[in-house]
Amino acid sequence: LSTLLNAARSTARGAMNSESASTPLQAAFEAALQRELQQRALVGAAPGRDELMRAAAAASRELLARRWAQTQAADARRGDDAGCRRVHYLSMEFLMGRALSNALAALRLDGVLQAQLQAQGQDLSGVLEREPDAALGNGGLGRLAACFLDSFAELGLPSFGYGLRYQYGMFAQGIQDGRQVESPDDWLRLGNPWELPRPELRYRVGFGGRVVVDATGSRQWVPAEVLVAQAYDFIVPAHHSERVSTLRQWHAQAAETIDFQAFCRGDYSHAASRQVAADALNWVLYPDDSTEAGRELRLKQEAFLVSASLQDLIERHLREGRPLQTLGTLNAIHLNDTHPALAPAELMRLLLDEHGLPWDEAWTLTRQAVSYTNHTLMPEALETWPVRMFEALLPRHLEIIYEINHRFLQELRQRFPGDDGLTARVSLIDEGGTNGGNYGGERRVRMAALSIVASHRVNGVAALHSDLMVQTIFADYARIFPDRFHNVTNGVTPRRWLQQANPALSAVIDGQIGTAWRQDLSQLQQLSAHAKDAGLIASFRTVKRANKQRLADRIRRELGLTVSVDSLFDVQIKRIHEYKRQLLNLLHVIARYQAIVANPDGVDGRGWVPRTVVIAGKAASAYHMAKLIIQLAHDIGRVVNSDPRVGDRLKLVFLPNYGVSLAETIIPAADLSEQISTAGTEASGTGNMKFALNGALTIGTWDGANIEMAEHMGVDQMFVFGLRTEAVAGLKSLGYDPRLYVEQNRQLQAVIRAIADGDFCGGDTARYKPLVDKLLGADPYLLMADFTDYVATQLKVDAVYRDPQAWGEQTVRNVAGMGWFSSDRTIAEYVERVWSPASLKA
Ligand code: T68
Repeated sequence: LSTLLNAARSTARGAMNSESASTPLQAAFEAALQRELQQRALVGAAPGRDELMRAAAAASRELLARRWAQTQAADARRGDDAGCRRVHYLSMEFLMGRALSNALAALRLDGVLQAQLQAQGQDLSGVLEREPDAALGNGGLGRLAACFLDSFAELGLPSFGYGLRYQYGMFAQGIQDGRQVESPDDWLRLGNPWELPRPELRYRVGFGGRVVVDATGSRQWVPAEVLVAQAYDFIVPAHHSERVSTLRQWHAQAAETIDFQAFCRGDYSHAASRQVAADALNWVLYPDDSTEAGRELRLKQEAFLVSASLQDLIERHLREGRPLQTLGTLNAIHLNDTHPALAPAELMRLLLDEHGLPWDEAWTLTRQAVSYTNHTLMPEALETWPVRMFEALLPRHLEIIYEINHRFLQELRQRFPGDDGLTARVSLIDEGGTNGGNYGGERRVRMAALSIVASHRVNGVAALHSDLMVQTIFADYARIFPDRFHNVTNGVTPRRWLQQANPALSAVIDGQIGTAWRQDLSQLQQLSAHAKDAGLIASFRTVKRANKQRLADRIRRELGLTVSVDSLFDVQIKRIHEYKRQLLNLLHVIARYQAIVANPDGVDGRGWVPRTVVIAGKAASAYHMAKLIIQLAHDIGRVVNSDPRVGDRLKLVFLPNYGVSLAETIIPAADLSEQISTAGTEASGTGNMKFALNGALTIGTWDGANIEMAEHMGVDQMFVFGLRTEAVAGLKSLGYDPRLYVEQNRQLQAVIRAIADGDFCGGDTARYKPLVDKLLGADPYLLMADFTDYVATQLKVDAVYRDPQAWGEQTVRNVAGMGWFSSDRTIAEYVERVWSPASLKA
């Protein structure tokens, strides 16, 4: 592991000095700007910020394209014994955010552009803000993929990310009367200056039709519909070398865009129907991170991604002059959750039907290549598809899945004779349709089962999650394949989440320990020796205050609400989900509000530590409870924020349209990070890491990567509360009754009563009835059980915040403890444990 990291760092040192000349960007920028103005018939006019942004992007892309060509040439030449396979990271989501400031930083050209823009009477930050976010993901899973691309480049790993080029990304969230309203995210409206269309990279992808058997007995799929996948490349630069990684996104076109016969008959709608079908595939990212929408279109999107990517991989492998027999040892195919789980079936199909390999050989290559990461333990989020849908859309894949299953179950019957329960539970086919209980008995394909059986490695994303994975949802498979399951704890890229998001804190850290942390985040550990240094603490404070001021300004601009930078900024930003417990946060806000009104001078007469609670996040459009939580936040905010008895002591802010760029503004301004999921439900979390890296303290449960963060920084550096996993399980098995907790806590009674009585919505007692009923009835996420400890722990937070030296010391220790949570470390571990040739021998 350390060898890999060090090798990357030493090539980096040699390479970086070459890019000192600023002229290439200047020239490229000038030319791009002229093109931009010409295209828009604006010649002679002063360019606006949009034109400047696009010209800067186009110029950077040109420079990166040279690095791309060099990287590809070097990777093609690499010897078969290079020790590390080319990684193909298949993901339905890449949540990239903006790219310009990252590209400029990687090219070391931000200063040059700044000067150039000043000459045009513009400033860099104003131009950067014009770039729309590439929001092609729902949440953590998609953002993790984006951080990984950054680390692939930084570590110099031969790699491709493969995804889809959605026309519409994650929906834009508006708020009307306190309610979420979704609107399409038309991010390609003005084109995309970053993408490189690759017209020479086109692959045919079929759907439907039937399987025919020829005279020799070999099977061939004759699809009813054929689409063409066209590649668009997005280049991801390293920051300390000239290596790049590639995100290759597929765009669907009809093989024949127009049915000319139909056109000639005047039947225009029929004539265009193929193109319409192709456009549907490119249309929109499924905006649901909780349950599978169960839509045929989603399955088609998944199959399309997988087929195009694997054809591209095989083509490259053969073009580089390597035999098919080395496909599995020289290439890794990684499944980012089960969404690309058709990959093993499609690879088998390509190897068997298109390349004529026998089954056993094809299966060996497939198992060598494929590995899979699970991101959730929630049974309802485990993907399954009706067999019926496979029959209609992917008949040959279904045959192959049946054959994989047949061989798998046969082996099992030999190993575990008589254990029919086992074979039924682990079968790739759910025969009874009992999965979740609401599919009406339909037979379904279990995508996680396929992913596990066809992989040589399966991993979870934090230590607890990986442990629970083998103890719960995948326990049977772990018994069958004891060496297959591993853990690789998530990480985040320090380039985006510290260097770019928080330049002021980065400068303070540079001043204390030098600049090497950008490549080697473990250097942050050196800060702990200075944790009591009053000068350093003061610098941390000054930076935090300036970042809070920036956020306060934005809150005033967007919401017309004034918040005090002297208040503690208490932040929870993430998808809105019951298990993430934004509602618990709101219950605390209400409790605090009631306490302030009852005791304006504080319970002990020492006054209140002023708080600004900030929440942001999107709810899946069909997730009623999550939407109700957003509405409740708005209702509470309206009442609390306008109550003259409260003043600065408490504010509740919901910032709309959460996304990567908004996170980059909010995280550096946070004092307190809310990571309060029910223990055992948050697989890892990555926001938790970004906050701590930026000097926010965490209030959190013993869940996901919170645990490992606590272990790295020292558990007393975090505000830990709530029931742990075993206690949660114990309570549930005994028959959890939330009412018992309410009966014991008068503060909690008052909070629930206020919601039920409609105190925050003009007495409308119906509005939150479903929410209150669920809390008092089932409370599956144990808010009632954790409330008391949560509120008490919030008071501990206040006590430390009152003491600036103690708070400051703790923030330094938090940052110092985050060195391990770089995605560079995560990727180095994947290379070692999952993608290395050695992992095949184990
Ligand atoms: C997240 N998962 C985990 N899923 O919730 C989080 N799901 O704990 C973890 O840190 C992160 O993955 C990275 O490992 C998701 O974000 C989805 O977005 C998703 C999307 C479609 C379908 C199901």
